[in-house]
Amino acid sequence: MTKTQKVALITGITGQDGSYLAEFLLEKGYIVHGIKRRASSFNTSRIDHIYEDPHTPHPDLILHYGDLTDTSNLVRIIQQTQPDEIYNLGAQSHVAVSFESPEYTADVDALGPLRMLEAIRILGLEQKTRFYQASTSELYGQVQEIPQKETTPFYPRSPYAVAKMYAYWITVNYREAYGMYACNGILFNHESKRRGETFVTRKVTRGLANIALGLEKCLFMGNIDALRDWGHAKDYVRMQWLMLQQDQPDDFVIATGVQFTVREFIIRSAKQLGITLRFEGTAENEKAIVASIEGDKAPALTVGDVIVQIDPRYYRPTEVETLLGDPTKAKEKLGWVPEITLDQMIEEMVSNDHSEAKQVALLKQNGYVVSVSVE
Ligand code: NDP
Ligand code: GDR
Repeated sequence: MTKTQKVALITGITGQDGSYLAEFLLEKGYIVHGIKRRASSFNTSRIDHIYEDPHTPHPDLILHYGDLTDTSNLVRIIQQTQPDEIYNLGAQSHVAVSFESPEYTADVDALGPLRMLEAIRILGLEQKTRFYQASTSELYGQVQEIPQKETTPFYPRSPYAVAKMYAYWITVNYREAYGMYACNGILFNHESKRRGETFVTRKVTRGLANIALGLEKCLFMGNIDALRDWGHAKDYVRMQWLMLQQDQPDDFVIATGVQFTVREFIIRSAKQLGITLRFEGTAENEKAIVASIEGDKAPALTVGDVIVQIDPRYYRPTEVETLLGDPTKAKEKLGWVPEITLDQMIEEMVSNDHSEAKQVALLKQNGYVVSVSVE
């Protein structure tokens, strides 16, 4: 390590944001430590391209086994690494799953950040270590104001959002009580080709690519009227870093300021595959039918095929119907504006998923047994 190298610790480094943030910080010359969970098989596919063999003399990326539910483990890692900056991105991040596992979600998403903040305090690092908490637009839940900004009241609508609300306030409290440099980034939905396969955008781009090549028949969706403000994860991790470089800690909304329905996301994704869709029916029996096909990206389809249907299984007990962020504060105070548009992002995601689907289709054609996981 050279004297000028800053040290960062990322929880959730194996996730979408963690992987982009690690790349970003390495490019800036940081030494990056990451916490990964033990799993029964390798779970580092998103960071394998930046992984450094721990036997190399001075690796810039170092992974530690750990878990946000394990206080002693967190204290030890923070003590060993003495980070200048901690990015707490680790979470049970799936809203629908939080209804299935509410207690675990609270343990990781609410108490996890508390454990991190306490570890910083116990180790006497309050003046050295800056802390970023991955807060979320889900805090706004049942929306009280449109668009949502830093002053909009919270009304969480899921165990995930309620846990994240505790995390938000404990971060504010430790800042005020102990003078810590601790910030909340209230990030609206952000996606990429590295997005988990069960979040709606990736489910759509991957599902449509599979259908186009005959690997799946139909995509089953929940509430496609939901409105979201979708940005690109790469733009959003840049902002996470910026938030920790200011003179004073503060909380910021990060969003594009534009919203679309899930239905529109499906239409635009299909278009990237040369498919024009026609939606028919209402609410629970709505269907998307192939109206026309251009180009050669969808050889398994014919006009008239039903490729999207509604399955109420994907409805949530309480839904967040509309989210639209107002990123004015981030723009004015940090000079941040998103650079990647929705259509550019969809193009990246569809193209990635189409290439992956092509590889699977080729393996199948050559007699290999390959299964496509669907949820
Ligand atoms: P992902 O689901 O892609 O990644 C979550 C990460 O947390 C993974 O590395 C996961 O590990 C890790 N993790 C899960 N449980 C634990 C645990 N018990 N202990 C330690 N690590 C754990 O999420 P994103 O990258 O999309 O999001 C990053 C953060 O930002 C999350 O906190 C999320 O709630 C929040 N957020 C995300 C938004 C988005 O639109 N993406 C918007 C607003 C907030 P593993 O790989 O082993 O599963
Ligand atoms: P969200 O993301 O709940 O906003 O949380 P998700 O992509 O899961 O859902 C967005 C909207 O799409 C609707 N939807 C479906 N969602 C999924 N996953 N699967 C479906 O089949 C489906 N059909 C319709 C949902 O009901 C919802 O309205 C994400 C996560 O990254 C959180 O961690 C983060 O905090 C918020 O974004 C901001």
